[in-house]
Amino acid sequence: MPALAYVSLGSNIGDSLSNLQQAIRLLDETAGVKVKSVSSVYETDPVGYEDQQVFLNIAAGVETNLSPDELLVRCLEIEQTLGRERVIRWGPRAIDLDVLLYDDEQLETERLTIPHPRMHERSFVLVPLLELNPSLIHPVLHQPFSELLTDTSGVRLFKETERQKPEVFLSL
Ligand code: A4P
Ligand code: MG
Repeated sequence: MPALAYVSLGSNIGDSLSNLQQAIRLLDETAGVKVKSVSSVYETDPVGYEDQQVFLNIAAGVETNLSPDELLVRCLEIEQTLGRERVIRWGPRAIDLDVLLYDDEQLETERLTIPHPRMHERSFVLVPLLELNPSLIHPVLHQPFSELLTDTSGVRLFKETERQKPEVFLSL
C-alpha cells in the first residue's frame, strides 16, 4: 500500500507560478510518486523574515512508495534542479518544498521531522492543506488542523483550482 503524504510548496523569486508548476511536474514524474491533488494557488505575506516579496504557496497530496526520507531527498533534489540558493534562513527562494505529513507517522531524524514542526502555526501552509482535506487531524497534537488555523489574514486566493489533478494545475 502506498502512503499518502502532503507537501507544501512556496516560491517568491522569479516566475513563481511557473516554479510551482515545474516542481509539481518533477514530483509527479518521480518513480514511486503520484501527485493526486493540488490546491488553489495562494498569494501570502512573508512570514519570519518580512522584508521580501510576497510568496505564492500551494499544497499537494501525493501517493508514494518512497520512504519519508526518500521523499525528502527527492524534494531537496527538485529544489536544487529549480535553482534554489539558500542565502537567508526564511528568506527569498525560487522554490521550497516541505514534507508536511506522511500518513499519520511521527518521526524525527537529523534531517527530517514529520509532521513538519512549524506547519500548525502557519496559515500559508494550513489554508492550502485544508482545501485538499478539511478534516485532517494533526497526528501529534491530535487536534483538527481546522482548529489550529486561527488567523487567515495574509493569505489571499491567487488562482482558484480547488482540488485539481496535476494536469489541470499545469495548464493554469
Ligand atoms: N527538514 C526537517 N524536516 C523537514 C520537513 N518535514 N520537510 C530539514 C522539509 N525539510 C525538512 O530546510 C532546512 C532543512 O530542514 C532541510 O535540509 C531538511 O533536512 P531549508 O528548506 O533548507 O531551510 P529553510 O526553508 O530556509 O528553513 P525552514 O526552517 O525549513 O523554513 P521553512 O519552515 O520552510 O519556511 N512565508 C510565506 N508567506 N510563504 C512561505 O512559503 N516559507 C518560509 C520558509 C518562510 N516564510 C514564508 C514561507
Ligand atoms: Mg523548507
